[in-house]
Amino acid sequence: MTFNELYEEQRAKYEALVSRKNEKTDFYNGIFNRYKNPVLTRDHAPLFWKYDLNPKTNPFFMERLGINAVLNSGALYLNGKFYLIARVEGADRKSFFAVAESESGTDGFRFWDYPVELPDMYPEETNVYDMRVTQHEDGWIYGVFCSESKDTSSSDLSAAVAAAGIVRTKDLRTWERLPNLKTLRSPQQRNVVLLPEFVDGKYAFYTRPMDGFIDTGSGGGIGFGLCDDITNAVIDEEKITSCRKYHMITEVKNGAGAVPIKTAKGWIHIAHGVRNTAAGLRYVLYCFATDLKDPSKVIAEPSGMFLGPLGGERTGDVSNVVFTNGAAVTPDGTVYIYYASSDTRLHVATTTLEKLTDYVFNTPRDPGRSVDCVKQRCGFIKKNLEFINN
Ligand code: M1P
Repeated sequence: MTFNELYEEQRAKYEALVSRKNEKTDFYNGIFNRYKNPVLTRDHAPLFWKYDLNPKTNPFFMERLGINAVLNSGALYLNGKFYLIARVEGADRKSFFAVAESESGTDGFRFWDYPVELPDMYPEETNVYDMRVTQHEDGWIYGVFCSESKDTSSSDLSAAVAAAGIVRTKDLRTWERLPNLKTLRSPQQRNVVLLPEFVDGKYAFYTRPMDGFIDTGSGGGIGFGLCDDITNAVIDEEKITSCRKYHMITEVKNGAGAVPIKTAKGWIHIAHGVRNTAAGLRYVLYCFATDLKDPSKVIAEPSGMFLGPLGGERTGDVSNVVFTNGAAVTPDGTVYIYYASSDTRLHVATTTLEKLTDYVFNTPRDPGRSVDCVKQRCGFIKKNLEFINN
């Protein structure tokens, strides 16, 4: 095949993929819908990101800069369109951010021509990922992401340090970099999320205090802290909100996910919980709500997982993982939850504010012990049988 034939063949495949319509699967739990196709994959990266399109310098029409995965994505619904600020991982293992846009929110996502070029403020920063995008009441759109550097104090070549990077923008095209968040009592941070509203006149962050890069160590769960000045963000005290607990889905670690969704009853959080298994860590999504007046206070936490990896979602670069860092809410109250599976591709699940609120506030809590869980279930069955038999 000639260079042009090869190019046209790949272009046709790409066009078919990005214009493919999505549809709901027959999965049912009454809480959310799953969709058949991922909304972003490595194959959604435009050809001109990967191939040198000049036959003179690339006679074999080879990928020169491959893309490995498209995953954890911040999300926004803005002026009638859906925007994903996705984590794109190159074949070189380095991640970067790229904006993809869609009219429907469930299909048709196309990347903008150029990925985001973050201002280079920290020479030691080697990798960036998992941006949470907050439309703040101060008028800016903030991106808070993981800024990863080598841990130079360790002789282990893979030892790293995670911090929360902060950028802001008005148009998702020009990004101003602000100094990384400083948390005075926690050595490392990942999964940090900015609340869209001031609390007591301060910027409010959900944090994830960590002793190490992978292990949260003494970090008890998802933290909450306030800072006066986002252009030099410093948090002293971090109160623990949703806790890690023994033998629950959050036992090994948990972390804030999508920017909390404001409802009349409280802020709804879609976070992730991690437990250990013989096959390695298993990541699932779970929900909780915090108080509108005191967003550090958990007021509801349904039992168990909200969404776990299913079918083909269970395998990928890091198998048995679902992870979210973005959800978009449309004016009609539809909620689009963007979640990645196995650190490889990005999916969408949809629900409504009404259903999500019902789920979060009316689903029983985890009683914590088998004996109490079976009591809980027997009480539930008894009520059901009495109801259907009367
Ligand atoms: O590999 C699973 C996830 O691991 C990390 O999450 P956490 O900090 O909670 O362990 C993140 O690096 C995330 O990107 C990744 O999806």
